[in-house]
Amino acid sequence: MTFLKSAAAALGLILLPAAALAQQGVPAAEALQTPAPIVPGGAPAPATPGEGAPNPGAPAADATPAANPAAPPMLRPQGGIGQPTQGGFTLQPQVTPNGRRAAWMHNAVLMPIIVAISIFVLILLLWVIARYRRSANPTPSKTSHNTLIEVIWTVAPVLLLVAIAIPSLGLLAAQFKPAGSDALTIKAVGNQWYWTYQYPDNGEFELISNMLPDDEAARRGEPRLLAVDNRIVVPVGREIKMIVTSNDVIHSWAVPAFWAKMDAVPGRLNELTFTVERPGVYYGQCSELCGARHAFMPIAVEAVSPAAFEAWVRSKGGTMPGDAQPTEAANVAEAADDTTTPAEGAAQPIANEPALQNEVGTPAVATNQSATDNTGN
Ligand SMILES: [Cu+2]
Repeated sequence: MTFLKSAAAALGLILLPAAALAQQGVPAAEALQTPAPIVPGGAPAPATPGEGAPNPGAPAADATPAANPAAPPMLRPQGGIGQPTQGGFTLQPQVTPNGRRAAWMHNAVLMPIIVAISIFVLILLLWVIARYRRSANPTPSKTSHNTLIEVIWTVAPVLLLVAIAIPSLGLLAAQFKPAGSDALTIKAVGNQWYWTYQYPDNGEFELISNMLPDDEAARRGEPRLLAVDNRIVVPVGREIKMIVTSNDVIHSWAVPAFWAKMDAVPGRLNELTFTVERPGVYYGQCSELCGARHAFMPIAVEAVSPAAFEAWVRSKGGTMPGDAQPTEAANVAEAADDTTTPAEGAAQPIANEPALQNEVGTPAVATNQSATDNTGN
């Protein structure tokens, strides 16, 4: 009887705080949900107006309207690629080498082993239940040791784990392999609650990526809660070195179709490397709980041909690596400008330099454009 009393008391001690927590949980959840309607439909977070929402994917005629050429048309997302599907399960189709390797690991190694072990254990259980139930086996065996079986059930799992570890460690190493020296560097910065991107290899231009409101996303034929006003654009087939960091709290930059996920930690530069193999639009989300609007800071990446990438960079007022010399010349001109005035005249032809660069790049434009037409749209 005393045992029952103490058991009841212990149960009460366990349940009371839990109940109190549960009650506290209700207002807390409401408090978290309240901020959402304040900014209906996920209107842009504080951002510089230039790159922000008022520019719905149209040619970027914002920052310096006179100089920048029109942006190439935005790719249209393709159902089932780079985004979740209704009622779908398993991994999204992978479009990076690491992603394909990981999908193979999941589909050809892990899932078959998991399914086989589950079925094996289930059959053993059913067999024991049927064969050794009291009516079928009234006098049970008193055996407590069997060396052969014990060796088998120790060695077999060890071998299985080694067999899994070999491809697993290779995949792990591949995921953390640093980018090559010719990789394109992009910097992703998490903010509460939007992303900013910088292109240090292309003239340091920056863009701000906010989620589109539901109606605008629907109008553009893009998935709800995933579409953004300014996608980042990457060239297909080129290694991307994504530097991920944050301005405030920990976020995480993640795109499932790239097998890419990296924490964005304030004061720290994390690095992620991937190579997109086919043109398209790929969506992701912040994947580290970062506050009230954590669910409303999606990521949209548009992978295009190198030629289209260059056109996009130019439309943003950026530069291509081939432009490095004009930039240096401009610096020299600026330096000279401090002392002598004629340098201003010298700076003039620099504005025409990109046209020359375009001519050099023309064959690439032709070939890559056709590749885009075949696969992209
Ligand atoms: Cu976040």
